Amino acid sequence: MDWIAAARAGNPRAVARLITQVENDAASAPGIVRALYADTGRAHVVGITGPPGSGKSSLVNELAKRFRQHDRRVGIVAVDPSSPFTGGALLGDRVRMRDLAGDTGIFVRSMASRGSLGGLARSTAAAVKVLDAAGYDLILIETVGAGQAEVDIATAAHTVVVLEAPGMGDDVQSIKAGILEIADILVVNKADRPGASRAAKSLEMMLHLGLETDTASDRAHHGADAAPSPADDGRLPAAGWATPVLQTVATTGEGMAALADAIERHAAHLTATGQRAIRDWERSRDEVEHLLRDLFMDQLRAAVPATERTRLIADVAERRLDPYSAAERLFASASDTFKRER
Ligand SMILES: Nc1nc2c(ncn2[C@@H]2O[C@H](COP(=O)(O)OP(=O)(O)O)[C@@H](O)[C@H]2O)c(=O)[nH]1
Ligand SMILES: [Mg+2]
Repeated sequence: MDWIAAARAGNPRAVARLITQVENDAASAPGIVRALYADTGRAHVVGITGPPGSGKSSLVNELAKRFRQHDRRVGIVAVDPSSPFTGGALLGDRVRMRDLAGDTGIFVRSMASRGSLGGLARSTAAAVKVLDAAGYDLILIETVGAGQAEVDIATAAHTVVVLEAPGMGDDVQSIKAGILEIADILVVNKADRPGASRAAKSLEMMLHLGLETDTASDRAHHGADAAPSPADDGRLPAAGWATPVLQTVATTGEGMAALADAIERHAAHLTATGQRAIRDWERSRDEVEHLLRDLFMDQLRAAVPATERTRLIADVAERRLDPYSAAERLFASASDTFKRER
């Protein structure tokens, strides 16, 4: 069976198989992505993030059902870097997503961390590409938290939905710094619980305060490789988009229509303003740079004997050598090998 062709035709079994391959065997990812890449870029990718227990899985479940009513094909990727051994959270997710089973317009996949977080980010990105090429119009990625340590949802998604729930930690203080900037839509879930309106109000206030100070710093983040104009506004919600603060009850589906609508509006906004192209451009840049870094590190490891690397690291740890000099020596040593090989 030609799994690539079958996946491209939307066969769920082939999709599952290819995702398993990229997840289990990093070496198979380049071939699969190469074969499918021309068919990607059509799906709208939505990242759903927030603290554990805020209701992400429940919300994704309801949201998917809502989009299905509009005949959209929905792919769900649940990323859980936390419990690679017990899989406890994943089991919960599966139980909750059970009512989606049997519908071929929906595909649910849990990605557990095997090895490094970088590996998880790469296999998640590859899974999204497989789903995209297989014709899923909407891809929902559920991740715990957001930021450096986890899958970088801000670069993986077109629309970022940040979830909070009332009574989690110190009100909305539990929102980590930096998370407001990446949110395109803010959701206070568990609106059936006391404190939801207050949480929503605080979030709105934080948004308004943030908007006045963010602009300059956000622009500064774009380095020399920023996308062509109007790239300066790449990650700014201010560019004609007012981040809505919504309230939902994921267990009953309340507020889900408004959330689905906000996602559609944001997608349309990105397209109309050219920001979708910018986000795709920035993701492409990040992806190429990450892969290049990996390639280079692989080459370096192959070029410089492990004993030499270990010795230099020991020298740094024991203060015989500073880290800059160690890195420069390794780099020089690798460059020599590359030159000799060429
Ligand atoms: N009362 C209430 N409970 C909710 C709501 N959404 C989710 N829950 C419950 O909160 C718990 C955690 O939900 P889950 O979707 O697993 O959260 P996740 O860890 O963010 O994926 C479960 O027991 C859900 O049934 C809600 O809107 N209201
Ligand atoms: Mg979950």
